[in-house]
Amino acid sequence: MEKTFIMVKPDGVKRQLIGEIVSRFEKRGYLLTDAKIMTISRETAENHYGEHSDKPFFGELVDFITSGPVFAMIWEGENVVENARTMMGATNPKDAAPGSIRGDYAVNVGQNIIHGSDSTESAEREIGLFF
Ligand code: DAT
Ligand code: MG
Repeated sequence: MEKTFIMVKPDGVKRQLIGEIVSRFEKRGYLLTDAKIMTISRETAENHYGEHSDKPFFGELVDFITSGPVFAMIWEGENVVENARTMMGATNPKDAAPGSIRGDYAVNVGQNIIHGSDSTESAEREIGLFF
């Protein structure tokens, strides 16, 4: 069965949105197979976001994702990688549709509440990195 890596970022944990986010995935019909609260090391953050290492926002991104605890999860079910991305909404909350997680709870691209793998290959890599 398809799996994806989903993470509530430090802003979502601080704003007590873990329950809301878990609830949306459960109600959609997905199964939570593993989860943990953790604080990410800089090394793990730089590896996780390695594809963005040459972007101007990379330093800020690593600072932010290591700034407090995150809630890391593995979700399983049919088409979960793509459907989770749709449920999250666009990367920049200004473009995220109302009804999506970012569209409902975020305003700033740097602090957009949630991470979800963008392909089955990324999901496998990210699950291996965090679990
Ligand atoms: P996504 O998280 O939707 O997969 P991404 O992989 O393109 O988006 O970028 C990873 C994270 O980096 C994103 O969630 C927030 C941050 N980010 C992306 N573009 C940014 C920008 N232009 N300015 C600041 N942060 C940005
Ligand atoms: Mg991405």
